[in-house]
Amino acid sequence: MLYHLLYPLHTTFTVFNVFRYITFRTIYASLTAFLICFVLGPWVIRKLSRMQVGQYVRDTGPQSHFKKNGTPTMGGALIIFSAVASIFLWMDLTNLYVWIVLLVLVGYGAIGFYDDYLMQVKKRSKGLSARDKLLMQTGLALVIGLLFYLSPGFDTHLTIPFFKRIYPDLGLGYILFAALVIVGTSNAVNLTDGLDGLAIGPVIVAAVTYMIFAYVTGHIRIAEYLQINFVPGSGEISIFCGVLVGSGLGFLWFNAYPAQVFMGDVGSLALGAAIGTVAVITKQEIMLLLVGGLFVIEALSVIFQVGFFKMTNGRRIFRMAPLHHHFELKGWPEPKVIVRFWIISIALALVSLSTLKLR
Ligand code: 57M
Repeated sequence: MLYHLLYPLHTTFTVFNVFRYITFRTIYASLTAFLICFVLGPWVIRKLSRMQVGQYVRDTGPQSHFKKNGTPTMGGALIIFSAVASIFLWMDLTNLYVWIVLLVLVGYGAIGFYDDYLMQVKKRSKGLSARDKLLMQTGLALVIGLLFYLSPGFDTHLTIPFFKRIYPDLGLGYILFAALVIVGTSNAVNLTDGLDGLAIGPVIVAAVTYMIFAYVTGHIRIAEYLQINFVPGSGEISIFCGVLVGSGLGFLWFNAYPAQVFMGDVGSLALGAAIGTVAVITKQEIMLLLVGGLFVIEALSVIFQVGFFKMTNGRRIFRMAPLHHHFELKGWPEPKVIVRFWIISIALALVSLSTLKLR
């Protein structure tokens, strides 16, 4: 709204020209989202506690988690609220991608909210069944994939890092591919969300990385210089990434160890899907395996553990999956696991950014 209200005034007051710049709006959109989260956080946490939206901690998990019983959850609703408010204030609402990322945040937030609601408020201990949750996630992802497919000029070719001559056109199959990326990331972030700040830290790192990717893919001259795809309109998505960084930092303020609030599925499903969608828009879908490498490692640890467990009638590769529990059970203090996992995600993000020059 600020963008739409103030930028047109630049003809009278040249100072309003700054609203044209993606860099300027990214910074202020990020700060706006941060401040909303920071200011409303204590009130939201009190409200959630009063509504007794407290996490039930399973007694099968590491003992160190039992003391977390009753920590308010569903804090992801605050992340989504601050993000949506900042998007409306700072982003160009005539850009179709902006509406797609809004749909993703709110849509996956709603699925997660419903799951949390059944679990926390209705006290249905397991929430939505895994099958129902996956069906809802996939249904929405297919709608989003279709929206991309129908967007004028959207490129359905697949970009393979390091192989710029291999450029297969997925055609209609791109809808399925986009859905796979979005649902996969949504679930991988959800699996990672098991220690204080463990999911939001790497989400912030991935958002910073994609902020840079979105900026360069949306800038015709830089894209040409770096020999990457130019995606018209994708520059605006770097503002969205800034919004994710700001609201993520605002949430981390309260979710840092020892956490005063957890994000719940409302946060983890929405943030994961948002990162997956940004990867699709910037045509850096395969790069997400590296940018979000930590989420991939966590998800793979579950796949291998469950597969091995079933094949061998109860034997395990890790002490417990997802991987963060393995290190906790080995005796690493929780903050050590968290910070080391953050370090890994930052290192992977740096490697992924280096590929901008390696082609
Ligand atoms: C959700 N949720 C946390 C919180 C958060 C297939 C299987 C591996 C699935 C997996 C699973 O259910 N994962 C998804 C993980 C839970 O956190 C809530 O959930 C939200 C995210 N969806 O926002 O609301 C607990 O995580 C801890 N937590 C923090 N700080 C945070 O900032 O400490 C969360 C956020 C919270 C809190 O303790 O209660 C969770 O872990 O439940 N299942 C598992 O992760 C389980 N693994 C398992 O069963 N592994 C088996 C194999 C054979 C599948 C094995 O290795 O033997 C573990 N989780 C728990 N107990 N709690 C183990 C059992």
